[in-house]
Amino acid sequence: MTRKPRLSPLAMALCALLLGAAAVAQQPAAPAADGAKPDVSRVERSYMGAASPLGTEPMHQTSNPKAPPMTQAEFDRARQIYFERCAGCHGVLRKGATGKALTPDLTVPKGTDYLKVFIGYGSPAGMPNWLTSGDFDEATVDLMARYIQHDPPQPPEFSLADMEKTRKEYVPVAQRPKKKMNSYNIENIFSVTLRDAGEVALIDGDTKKIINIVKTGYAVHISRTSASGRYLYVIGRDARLNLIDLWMEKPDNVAEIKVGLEARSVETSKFKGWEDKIAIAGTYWPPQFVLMDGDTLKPRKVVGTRGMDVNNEFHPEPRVAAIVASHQKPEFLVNAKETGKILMVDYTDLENLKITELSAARFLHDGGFDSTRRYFLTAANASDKIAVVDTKTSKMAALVDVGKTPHPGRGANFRHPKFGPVWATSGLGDESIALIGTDPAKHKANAWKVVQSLKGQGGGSLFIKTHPKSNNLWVDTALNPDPKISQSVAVFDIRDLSKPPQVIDIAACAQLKDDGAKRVVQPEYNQKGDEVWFSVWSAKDKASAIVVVDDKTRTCKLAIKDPKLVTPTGKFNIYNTQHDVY
Ligand code: DHE
Repeated sequence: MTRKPRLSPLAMALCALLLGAAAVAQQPAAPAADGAKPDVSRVERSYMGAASPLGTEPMHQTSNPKAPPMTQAEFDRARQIYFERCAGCHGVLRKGATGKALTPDLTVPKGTDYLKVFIGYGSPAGMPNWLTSGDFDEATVDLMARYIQHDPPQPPEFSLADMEKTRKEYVPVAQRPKKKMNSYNIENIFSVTLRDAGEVALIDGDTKKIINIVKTGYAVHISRTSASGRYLYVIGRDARLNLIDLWMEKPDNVAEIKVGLEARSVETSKFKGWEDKIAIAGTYWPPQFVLMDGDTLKPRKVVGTRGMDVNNEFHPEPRVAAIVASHQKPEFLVNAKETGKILMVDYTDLENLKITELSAARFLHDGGFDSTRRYFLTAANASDKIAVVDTKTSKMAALVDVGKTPHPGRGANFRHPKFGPVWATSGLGDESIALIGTDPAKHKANAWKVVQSLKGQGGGSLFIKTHPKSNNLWVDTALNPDPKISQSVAVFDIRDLSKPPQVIDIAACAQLKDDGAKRVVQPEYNQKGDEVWFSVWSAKDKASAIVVVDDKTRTCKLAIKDPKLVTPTGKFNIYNTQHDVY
């Protein structure tokens, strides 16, 4: 690819115009009706714009006669680039998400030259400068400018029958163990995502030895434990869902299904009497979720999320983000990202399904429970808010303003010395850590308010964690552009939050010899709450590790290193995940 930027005179004129507009755009723009902010930072953009596996799917295609011509080969190449580089922000159907809508009604009137400037030079509102950054050459910029004037090709739907065709029961229920057949302390096993290997490592939390490396979907996103603690559900970005039986002599896959074309979330029923009975997986594409039998993954009911957003506008592809299982009712809470709606799905009668729809804010992402497991707190990241659902009354309890682009993971619960029980979130967009009061019964004045804002190391934080037995609050900054910050974590003493945090260089503890990125990501406690584990995450061809820190002394205890630990990211302790301890 040529790297030298060169544009036509018309394009240069447009560029000057745009740069003029940039000065205006630097000023705060008016917020959207629901408070969604108009721009995102570079860190957030690269995080949200990750490649989608949809690029290689066959797609229904129509060409727009008003758009500039393209050959079939050009169209196919542009489509692949779009899904690798653009779909994460602009959406599969280009209706807009973190990035702007790019449908032909908007792009054709702008014309190729205008679009080339935009693609080539970016915008202060967050669009990357694909030409001047050297990522695209001029021909690619031209290709993409023409492509986005054509109708967006639509990936295929994925029905219940399509899912059923992919389902495998490696070990039928009747042939599975009737009791635990191994001597592992199952509750202290960690399921560790090996992102780019398409595997999870099951690591014995007591001995720190790898028990098994289990084949799963591509770029695994999360693992979730069943209510009994026996089963582990693992979902890949490619929407492949694996069911692992921890009772086997050597825990391994017992069933598998593909629930769509792209996914991030899975959960399992936890309400009393419904333990391990129902599983649910949400997909980014198609925009839907599916309810399955918990032990065989047989799909029983698919529900689409397409519909009206919180501003009463239609959205054709609301991706399913976090899903949690209610402890108060036989319900799942399903975040529909782009509509900003939280769906409370009653799983007691799948034939006559009851869904309570709550209006929160856009774009819903991740979240977790408060310490009583009654309230679900979840990030509406484009609105800089935390939405709070009362799972007992099935009503929104609050929308709380926090820092820029909150990203809690499941959050962190502890007792604040002054304000009582709080739940904490860090974020991608700035260094603030919001502590939100969560006890409307005994600390009414503090409930659903940011009672204190702490200052962490910087933006680019993905996850925050503590444990009921710990006095520490750990905050990663895995996506901060400064390697010193992305390779270390901040730890606060929750007994005295006026003290600045201690910064610990976790990557150094791993003593990795190569020059990998060594991003330190996602603190996760062991069952006892006396150790906290971190991933030291480098690229696929570089060494990575898991660092185990002694929580009391805040000193590195051990680095788990093995050539099989390729790109470790999320780690899920069986007990803590099973009981929503965080
Ligand atoms: Fe995640 C949780 C989506 C990028 C690691 N991530 C989640 C959840 C969603 C989500 C919806 C909540 C699931 C739930 O609770 O049911 N993540 C997305 C994206 O859309 C995004 C921004 C871009 C993408 O294309 O995937 C994205 N996520 C990442 C990463 O780059 C991370 C760091 C590494 C990776 O695997 O790609 C990453 N996400 C994680 C982890 C969790 C997670 C470890 C679970 C945290 C927990 O403690 O529960």
